[in-house]
Amino acid sequence: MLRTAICDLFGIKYPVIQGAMAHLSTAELVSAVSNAGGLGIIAAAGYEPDWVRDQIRLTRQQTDKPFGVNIYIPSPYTGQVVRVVIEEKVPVVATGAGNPGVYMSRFKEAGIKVMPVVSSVALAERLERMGADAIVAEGMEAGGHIGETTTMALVPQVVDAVTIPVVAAGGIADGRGLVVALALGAKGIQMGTRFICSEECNAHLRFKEKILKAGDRDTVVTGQTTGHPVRCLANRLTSELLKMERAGASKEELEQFGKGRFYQGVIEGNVEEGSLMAGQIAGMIKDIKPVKAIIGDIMAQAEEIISGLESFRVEDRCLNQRR
Ligand code: TUI
Repeated sequence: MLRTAICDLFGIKYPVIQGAMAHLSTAELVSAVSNAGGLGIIAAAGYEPDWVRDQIRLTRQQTDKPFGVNIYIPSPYTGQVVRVVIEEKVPVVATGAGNPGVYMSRFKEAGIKVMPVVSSVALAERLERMGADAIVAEGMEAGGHIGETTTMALVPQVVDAVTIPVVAAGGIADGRGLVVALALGAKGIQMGTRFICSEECNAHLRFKEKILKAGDRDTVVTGQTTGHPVRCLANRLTSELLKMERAGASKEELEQFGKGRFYQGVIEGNVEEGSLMAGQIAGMIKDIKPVKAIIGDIMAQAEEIISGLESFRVEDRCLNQRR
C-alpha cells in the first residue's frame, strides 16, 4: 500500500488532500474526504470567524479523523480566524494567497501542523525556515488564484529546495497524476476540481455539469493585468472581464464587477454570470461519484501503474539477460 511521509505527518491513510474551495469545502465534503482516508480541508475563505467555528464543530460531528482549515490570508478576518483555529485545536492549518509567516509561531505553540500553499520556491524556503511542517506546491494548472509556474516545473524545484514533505497541486485528478507527483519527489497530492464532481460536494449541479462537459481548453485566466490571476471555466463573465481588461479597466473596476460572483456561480448555479473557478484538469473529469470512490479509484490506479512499472523493469531485465 502507498504510504508516504504525508500520511505519517497527518495521521491519514492515503496521501490525498482536498484543496480548499470557497463555499464548497464545508463540513459535508471535508468530513467525507477525511472519513475516506484523505485529509479534508475547510475553506475559511472570506467568512466570519463564527462561521469557521461552526464548520469546525460540524466537521467534528461527522468525523473523528484528522482534518484541516485553510486560511485565506487576504481575508479581513484572518487574525480572528487564526484565534478560532487555535481555540478549537484544529489539527492542520493550510494557508493560501499570501504569506502566513506572522502567524507561524502561534500555530506552532498550539501544536498545530502548518501546510502553506505556495507557487514559488522562495516562499517555500522562507516558510520551511519559519517552521512549516509541509508545503503544497501549486502549479498554474490549478483553479482559482494562481502563480506563474506549472506543476511539472514547480514541484521538483520546491522538492529540491526544502527538506519537509511537499504536496503537489494543480492539474491532478487521477492515479496517473499521483504517480507523477511521487516521481517528482512529492509525498502526496492536493486536488480541488476533482472533488467538486463528488456526490458530497454542495456545488450547484449546473456547475458540476459544466465541468463534466469541459474540454482541455475550456478554462481561462482573468486578472493578469491587475496582478491577481484567477483561473475559471470560460463563460460570459470571463469574456466580459477579459474585454474590460483589454480596454484598460482598473483593478477597482474589475473587483467591483467580480464581487459576489463566485457564490452566484458555484452555489446558485448561474453558470454564465457567475465565476466558476476550476483547474485545467476539468477536461478530464467525466463523472460525479462518491468521495470514497474518487480516492479509492486513484489509489488503485496509482498502485496498478507502479506495479506495472516494476514488471516492466523485470521484463526489461529478462530481455537483457537473453541478449
Ligand atoms: O489560494 C489559492 N487559490 C485561491 S484562494 C481563492 S479565494 C477567492 N475567492 C473569491 C475570489 C477571489 C479569490 C481562490 N483561489 N491558491 C493557493 C496559492 N497561494 N497559490 C498561490 C498562492 C500564493 C501567492 C502569493 C501564496 C503566497 C503568496 O505570497 C505572496 C507574498 O506575500 O509573499
